Amino acid sequence: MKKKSVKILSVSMAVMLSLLTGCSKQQAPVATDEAVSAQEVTSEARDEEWQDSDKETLRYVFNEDFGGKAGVCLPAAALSDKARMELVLSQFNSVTCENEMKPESFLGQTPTIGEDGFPVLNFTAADTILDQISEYNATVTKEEKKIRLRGHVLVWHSQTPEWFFHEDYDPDKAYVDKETMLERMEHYIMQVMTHFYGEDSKYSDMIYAWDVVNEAVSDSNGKTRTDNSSWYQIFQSDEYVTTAFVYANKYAPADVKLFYNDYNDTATTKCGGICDLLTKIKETQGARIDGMGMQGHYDMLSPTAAEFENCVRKYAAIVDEIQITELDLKSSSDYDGSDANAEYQKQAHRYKELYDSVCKLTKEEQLPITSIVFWGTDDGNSWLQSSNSVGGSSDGSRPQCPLLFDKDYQAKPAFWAFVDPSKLDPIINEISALQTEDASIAEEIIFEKDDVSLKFYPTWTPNGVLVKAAVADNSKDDDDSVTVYLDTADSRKDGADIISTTVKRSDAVETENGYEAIVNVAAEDLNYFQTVGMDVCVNNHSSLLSWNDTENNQEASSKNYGRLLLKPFATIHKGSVKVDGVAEEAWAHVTEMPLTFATAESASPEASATAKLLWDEEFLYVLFDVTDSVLDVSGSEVHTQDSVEVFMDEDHARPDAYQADDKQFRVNSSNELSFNGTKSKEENINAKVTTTDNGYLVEMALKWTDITPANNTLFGLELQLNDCKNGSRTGMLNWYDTTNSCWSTPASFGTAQLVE
Ligand SMILES: [Ca+2]
Ligand SMILES: [Ca+2]
Ligand SMILES: [Ca+2]
Ligand SMILES: [Ca+2]
Repeated sequence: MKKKSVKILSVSMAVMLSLLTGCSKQQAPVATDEAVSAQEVTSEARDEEWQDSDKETLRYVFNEDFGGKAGVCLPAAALSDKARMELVLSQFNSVTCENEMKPESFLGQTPTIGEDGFPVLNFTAADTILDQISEYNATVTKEEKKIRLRGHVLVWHSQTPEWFFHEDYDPDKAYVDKETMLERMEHYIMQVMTHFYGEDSKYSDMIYAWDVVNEAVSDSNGKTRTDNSSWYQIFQSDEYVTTAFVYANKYAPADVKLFYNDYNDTATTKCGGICDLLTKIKETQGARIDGMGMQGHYDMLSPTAAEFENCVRKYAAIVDEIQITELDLKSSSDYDGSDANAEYQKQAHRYKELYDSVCKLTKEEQLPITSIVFWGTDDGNSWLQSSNSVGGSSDGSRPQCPLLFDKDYQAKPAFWAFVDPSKLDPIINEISALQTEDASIAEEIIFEKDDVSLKFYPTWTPNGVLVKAAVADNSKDDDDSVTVYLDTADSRKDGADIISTTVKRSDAVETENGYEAIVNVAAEDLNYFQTVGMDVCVNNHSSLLSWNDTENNQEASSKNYGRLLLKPFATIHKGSVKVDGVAEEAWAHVTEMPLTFATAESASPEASATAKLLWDEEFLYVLFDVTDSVLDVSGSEVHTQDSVEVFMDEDHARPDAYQADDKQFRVNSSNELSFNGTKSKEENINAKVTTTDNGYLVEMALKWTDITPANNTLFGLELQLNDCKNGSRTGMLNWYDTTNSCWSTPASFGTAQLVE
């Protein structure tokens, strides 16, 4: 997609010129008298309404869509960056100072103590930002185009100088007692409120909300945070949190909204803990809390839309307002920076998913989401480029592109996700299919549109793709049908070689609310780990519902098909063998399972392997036949020695981390064993290795530890070959896992079925 620049309002250009040249209001550019007055009148009258030029701005779209503000985080350093300020002044109507209103900014690294014995606050950095925004505000009359601020933050365990908590303001002395700290807190909040809202303040209409307390809930147990918190050290309870809302209520104007703000806001335990805290604050005598700030440092997968919506509902049941206060998205876990546009598109759809939730909650459920604030203007200036601190952040190992504008301030697809989603490339769904004809084992894909919904279950064989489709469609029409389209080369182009099969409703099985069709698309020579382009299309009385290509152009082009990855599935027959390293007759009729998948890091192993499996009530039997011309077990780590591995997830729970029944067994070419998993140990394996002319043969029996195997039992299985030489692993082949994560994640194992 071509980069598109965002139109900048001409009014902000004028302001920028005045800001950058340091013109005061008195010196604001004035041309000839008559010309200016005419212009001013026209411009003010026009400014009462949104202009066409406003329509591609976040503040216009948010105001139209859900009546909320469009916010951005801004550091003082940005004030001298003309292009960056143009973005801020033209797109947003809420600003959060990145650091300039935090306690360490007002209090300073070293204390200045006044005659009353309390610290004297320094507001210079914040005032610089407020002055420039005031100057911009004076040039616009429409309220929604003026920029107001979220005050961030009054009470926080972080970015608060340590001396503030100690006797004589000396960090080397003891903590003060609770009563003293309450006095310091009250005096601090009083001074902040007096500066921004006092009779002499020129900023009294600027800051519309405050984060009174930030991040006081523990991630691990939902209780009050104890770690790294001098607030907690002194109070030993959440009393400092509730009291902060008492003081904020006492000194802030009644129309200034008071927020609690936190991250990991959709994690189950923490969300529950935050709800408890919000309730407690509400019940505190003299306290006022208006809103919950969900920071929204999310990633490409988490939270799901449903998780996000549920948490908003929980918070909204307690407080009157919800704001997303620090939104950004970490990049995909496999993003290496090589295909930025693909990542941008994915990210745009992810932002759209969250924004659709915001619009749904505000419109359909009237939940009071009043602002979405992005944590930064652009990717180049995002904290995720460098920070790995508390609050959810980058792990430092992959490129980050978390925001709506790139480092050159150009609008990314993520911007259009909010402003005009029709500009996004369609999303390409990616799913996998197992090699079986049994749809009951297949992944279930669900999609819905209007009054039709479809569930389908794709599987494959070398001779084609099978899709069982369950269509919910209450009206029986002559042209009701399901079509599956394939581009087996996954060429993604107009005029591709497309094959398709249609099953009419009259040839399908009627169900309670629709019909069920088995669509068999014949193809040739399909193979493991091949990706094919596929779309599934339901025709309901001439209205088409498509799984992937929403333009319904499937007949002519495979460009917007989904992707189907063909993966293996194992059927294991019953039979017993003697573990002696010799392949007896019982193995002769067992089908070989090839280990074919090589991850990028081990793209060209010099060894190969096939495996055969059998089972009985006591054991899973595995026979590996390995071809490997250089046998090497000199590596210092067990996985850097020539070896084979078997992974079992007996209860097929597919967890992200190993549970009691999950096991990894490794046997090296010298018959030495190694283990991973609580029940992966010597007593549960019997193995025998024999060397062959071109490699080695491993025969093993693995004891079932947690299930009673029976006909049709499904369990998680993975097989791996490690090829090594000169003491290091030079190649690796897997049966199913394409992510090299089966050593830590049973969810990445394949699936096997036992049959009599
Ligand atoms: Ca119909
Ligand atoms: Ca044997
Ligand atoms: Ca398991
Ligand atoms: Ca080797």
